[in-house]
Amino acid sequence: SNGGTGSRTSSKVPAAAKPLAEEPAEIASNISYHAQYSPHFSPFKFEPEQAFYATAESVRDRLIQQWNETYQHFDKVDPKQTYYLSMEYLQGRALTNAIGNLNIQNAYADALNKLGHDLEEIVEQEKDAALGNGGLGRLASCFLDSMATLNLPAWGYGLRYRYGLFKQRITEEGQEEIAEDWLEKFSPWEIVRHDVVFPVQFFGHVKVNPDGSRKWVGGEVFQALAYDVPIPGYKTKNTISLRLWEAKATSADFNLFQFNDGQYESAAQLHSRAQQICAVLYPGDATENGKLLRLKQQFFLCSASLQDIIFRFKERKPGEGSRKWSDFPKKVAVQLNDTHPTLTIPELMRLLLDEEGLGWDEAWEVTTRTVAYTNHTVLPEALEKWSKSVMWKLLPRHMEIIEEIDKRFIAMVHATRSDLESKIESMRILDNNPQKPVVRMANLCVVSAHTVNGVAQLHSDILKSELFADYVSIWPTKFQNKTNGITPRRWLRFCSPELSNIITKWLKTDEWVHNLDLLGGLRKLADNEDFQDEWASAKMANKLRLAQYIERVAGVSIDPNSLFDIQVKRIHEYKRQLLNILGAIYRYKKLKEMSYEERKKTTPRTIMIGGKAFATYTNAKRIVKLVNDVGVVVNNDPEVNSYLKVVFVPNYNVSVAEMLIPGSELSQHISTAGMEASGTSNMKFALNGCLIIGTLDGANVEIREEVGEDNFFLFGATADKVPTVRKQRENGLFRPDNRFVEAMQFIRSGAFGSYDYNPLLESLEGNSGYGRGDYFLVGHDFPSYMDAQAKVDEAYKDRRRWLRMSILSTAGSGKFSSDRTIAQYAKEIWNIEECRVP
Ligand code: HBZ
Repeated sequence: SNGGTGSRTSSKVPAAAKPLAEEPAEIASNISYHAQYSPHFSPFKFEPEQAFYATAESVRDRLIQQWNETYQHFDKVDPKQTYYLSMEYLQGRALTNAIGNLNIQNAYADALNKLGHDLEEIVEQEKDAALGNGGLGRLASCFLDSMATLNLPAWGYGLRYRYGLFKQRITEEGQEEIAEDWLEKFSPWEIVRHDVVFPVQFFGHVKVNPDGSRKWVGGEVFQALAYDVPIPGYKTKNTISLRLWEAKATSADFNLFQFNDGQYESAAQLHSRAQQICAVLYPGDATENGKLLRLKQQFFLCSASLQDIIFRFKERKPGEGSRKWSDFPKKVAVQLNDTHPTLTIPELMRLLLDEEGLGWDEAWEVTTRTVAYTNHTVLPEALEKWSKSVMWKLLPRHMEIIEEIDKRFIAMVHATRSDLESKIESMRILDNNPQKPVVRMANLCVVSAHTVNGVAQLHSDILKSELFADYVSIWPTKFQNKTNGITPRRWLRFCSPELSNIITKWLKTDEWVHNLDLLGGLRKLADNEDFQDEWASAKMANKLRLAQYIERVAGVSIDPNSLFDIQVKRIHEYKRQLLNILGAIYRYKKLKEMSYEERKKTTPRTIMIGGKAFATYTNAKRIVKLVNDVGVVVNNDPEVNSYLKVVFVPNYNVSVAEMLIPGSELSQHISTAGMEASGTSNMKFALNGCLIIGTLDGANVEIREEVGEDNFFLFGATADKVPTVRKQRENGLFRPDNRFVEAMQFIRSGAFGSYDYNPLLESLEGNSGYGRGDYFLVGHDFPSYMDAQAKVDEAYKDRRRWLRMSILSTAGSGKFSSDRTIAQYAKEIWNIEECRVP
C-alpha cells in the first residue's frame, strides 16, 4: 500500500494499534508524553507553545491510525478514486477542526485543564497554513473536509510551499508584505514520506527512436518528495490525505569536488535550484524568470501527482493480472482546480504514449475520460496563457503533444462543423499571433476534459453563453454547474459554538452539522421571541469577542451595540471595496453636517474592511491606504465617532475570518455583476445569521433565492445590463449622482490626508480608456447602493425584525454546504461512490 503511513513495499501489514485513550486523564498523560519526548523542545518547559505541539502530536496519533485504516480499506475495496489537483489549499489552523471532527473536544479541553492549560488559548498558538490566495484555495480545503466526511475515496494533491501567502502589515505607507513562515518551527500535521518519491524532469529535448517513437531526454531532474497531511471526516473513521510535494535534489547533485575547492555556491547549485521550486506560493510573474518558475511549479505538481496515481493504479494484489489501460478512467478521476494544473493533460498523454507505449487514440481516450476541469473566473486577464517559447524550452515533448491536440481539434472542426470555420482561430489551443504566440490553457482544458463546470449558476450560464459558447454546440453535454459550498463544521459548528448550541437545542438534534438542509427547521422559529432572544445573546457574545480582537489588532475601540458591517476578501477593483469606502465617506460627511439631535436618530455603524492586495497591484494597494486613512480621521473625530467607525482589519486570513464572521451582522458582497464567479464568504456570513447587501452576482443570486428576497439588501446593475451601461458611458451619456460627486470631492479636498489619491479617483472618471472610465461601474451603482444602505439602517432600528431576518438567513443556508457540492461532483462528474471504513 502507498496510501497510509506503512511502507510502500512492506509484505506484512502490522496489526492495527489499540484504540487511543478517550478519558481526559489518559489523554493528559499522552500529551505529557509528547511534551517530554518531542525532540523539538526542552522537556522542562510546558508553556502554551509546547503544549500546542504536544496536543497536536497526540491528536495526530489518532489521525494516523484512522488514516491507515482508511487507505487499507480503500486498497481492499479498490473503488474508483478522485484526485483533486490544486496549486492552492488555504487550510488555516487544524487543531480545533481535528478534535471537533473526531468528536473529542471535551475530553481534550478537560485533559489540558488537568495540565494547567486552556484549550482556547492553546489553539491560538497554531500558525495558519496559508498555501493559497483566496476563495479558490479555501474552496479546495472545504472540499477536502467534505470528501472525508462523505467517506469518499479521494486525495488532495498540492505543493508544500516553504512560504505561503504573505503576512500583511499596515504602516503609514499602506500595505507591507512580509514572508509568512508557517514552517518556522515545524508543522505537527505533516508526515514526510521518504518512501514516496518521484523524479520530475525539466528542459532537455525530444529524441526520436528508430521506430519513430519519441522520448523526452536530458535536462534537469529533481525529486518530488511527498508530505501527507491527514484530513479527518466529521464523526467518521474515514481520514483522507492531502499530499503535498516538495522538490529535492539528491546527494549526486552535490558537487563535493567544487565544495572542497571552496566553490560553495556552485557546489550546491542544483540544491538551491530545487529549493526555488516550492519556495513561495505564487512567485511574482512580472519577469521572465518569475513566469518560468511558476510554470515549473505547475508542472511539478502535475507530473509528481500523475506518477503517484499511475503507481497506485498499476499496483496489483498477488495473483491478479495486469491492469488494462482502458480501465484507468474506471479507477481514476482527476479534477483540475482551475487551469493551474492543466499540464496534467499533456503529461498524462506523454506518460501513456512514450512510457507505456499506447497509441494516440487510445491515450487520448484514457486522458479525456479521466480529466475534468473547473473554471473559477471569466476575467480575461486571469485566463492563463503561456508563452510558446517558454513552454518549448521547459517542456519540449509536451509542446509537441499540445500541437498535436490543437491540430486534431482543428481538423475535427473542419471536417464536421463548417459553420464554426470562422471561430476556429479563437477556439483553438494555440494562439499563433506572431507578436506573442501563446498556449491558451482554458481552451486546452475545454477541448480535453470530459466535463467543464462553473462554480455558481450565473457563472456557469455565462460560461455557456459567452466564454465557452462556441464549444457548447460541439459538446452540448460537457458543461455543468456545481455551485460552491463551505464546510459547516469550520464555518459554523466550530467557529461559533454559541450559535451552534442554540440551533442544536431548538432543532433538538445536531444532525444539521451533517445535513445542513435541516437548518430549514429554523424558519418556523423565526418569530419566536424566546428563540430570538437566545439568538441575539449568542450574536452579542460573538460581537464582544470580535470587539476585543479589533481593539487588540487595530487599536480601535468599537461599540458592540453598533451595527457590525464587514467586507473581507482579496482587494480587487471588481470586488469594489472602493464603493464601500466611498459610501462610508459620504456617511461621514453627512454625519458631520447633522445637528446633534439628528445624529442621535441615526443607526450607529462599525464598518470593517479587510483583505490583502497582490504585491504589485497598485490600485488595490491605494484602496488599502484609503481605507486606513479614512479610519484615522473618522475614528478620531469626537463629534461623530460614536455613530461611525471605520476599521481596516489587518492581515485577513482563515483564522481572522473565523473571528469576524460569527460577529457580523451585515456583510458586503458588492462586485460588479457578472464578475465574481461565485464568492464563498457570502455563504459563510449568511450561515452565521449575517444579512447581505449585495449585487445579483455569483452565488448571491442563489443565496437570495434561498434566504428570501426580503432578507437580502439588493442593489446595482444586473449582469445582462452591464455591457449596455458601459456602452452608454463610452458614448458620454453618464451623469454621476450628486452624492457620488460629493464623496469624490471630499477626498480631493484633503479631508483624509495629503496622499495623492488622484490616480485612484481618476479610474472612476472619464468615459473610457485604460484605468479610466469606471469599468467596474462604481459611479453607476453608487445611488442604488446608498439607497440599499438606507434600508439597512431602517431595518436595524427594528430589533425583532432584524433578528427574524438574521434567523431566516441561517435557515436558508442549507444549500451552501460543501457536502452538497461534493456529493454532486461525486455523482455527476467523478462517478465515485462512498467507501466507508467499517
Ligand atoms: O474562486 C475565486 C473566485 O474569484 C470566487 O468567485 C470563487 O468563489 C472562488 C472559488 O470558486 N477565484 C480565486 O480565488 N482565484 C485565485 O485565487 C487565483 C489564483 C491564481 C491565479 C488566478 C486566480 O493565477
